[in-house]
Amino acid sequence: MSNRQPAVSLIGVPTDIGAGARGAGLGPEALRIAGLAEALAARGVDVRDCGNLDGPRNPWTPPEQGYRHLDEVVEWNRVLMDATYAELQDGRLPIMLGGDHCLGIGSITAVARWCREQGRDLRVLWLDAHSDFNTSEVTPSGNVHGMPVACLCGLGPDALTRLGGDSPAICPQQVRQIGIRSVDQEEKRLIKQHKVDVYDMRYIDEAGMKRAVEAALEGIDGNTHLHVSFDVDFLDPSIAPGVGTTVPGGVNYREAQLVMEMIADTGRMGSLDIVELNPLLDNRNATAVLAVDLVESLFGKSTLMRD
Ligand code: B3U
Ligand code: MN
Ligand code: MN
Repeated sequence: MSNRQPAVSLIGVPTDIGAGARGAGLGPEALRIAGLAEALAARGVDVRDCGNLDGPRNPWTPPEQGYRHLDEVVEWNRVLMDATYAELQDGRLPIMLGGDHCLGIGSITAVARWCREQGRDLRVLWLDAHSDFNTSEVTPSGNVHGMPVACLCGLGPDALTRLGGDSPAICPQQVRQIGIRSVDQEEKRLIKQHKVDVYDMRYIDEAGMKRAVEAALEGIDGNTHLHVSFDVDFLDPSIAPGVGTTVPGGVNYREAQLVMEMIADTGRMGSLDIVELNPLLDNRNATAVLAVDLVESLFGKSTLMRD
């Protein structure tokens, strides 16, 4: 087995502050119980479990001016940003155990800052059923887990778009989205306007997952830091029922394994989010077990004898 595995740090973020259903706050524990740390350790990975971060409780109030729980969302993301940055500074690969996808704002803001300081190019691979590119003006729900990509690209409230300083964390050209099959009407317009590179399910049906991943990873090189933001609803609900916003017609088991294996082959993954796992909606933790299986592939467990 290769001993070139990076050291990883698990950062639990037990909140559903940006979600439309309660329960994603239990995700970190479900992933631990499914054996995430043990599976990585068995692959020769040095694993540090940083435990769970602390933040405000979910007040479960309706949206105000287009956002639900904005103050609490900002606070959780600030805490996560600091924790993620600290692990990167320590030379480790942070794995954020969500928690809902609004937390991608904090983790990726930290990663972007670190890349800037290190002179590294950042590529963000967004594996999701949703584009998460809503703004307060167009959101159908006010749930911030539908907005993180827009916020990271500078579209959103100052408290989130400037979490890491004066300028937005990333630009849309750094993002590649795979698995997309649920985009709101106005969100679609924003995605086109900002030229986000989307490999939706139609693309995958027509061209195949291999071509989609090749296209999404095109141009990365030895100086690229690849951040993988894995929303579990990327997967088809038949294999991953434990998510709050299931969308039919998702990625199947083999396609998901292929994505992870192709990412592993690049050797460039420097940080990872696992988000939107909702154990309250799961079937005996099967979705968490599947997520762990896929993370093992991200760290080089191949179906072929390639070790
Ligand atoms: N686009 C919808 C639904 C949604 C986005 N992300 C998730 N759900 N998980 C919204 O509310 O913004
Ligand atoms: Mn998402
Ligand atoms: Mn999603």
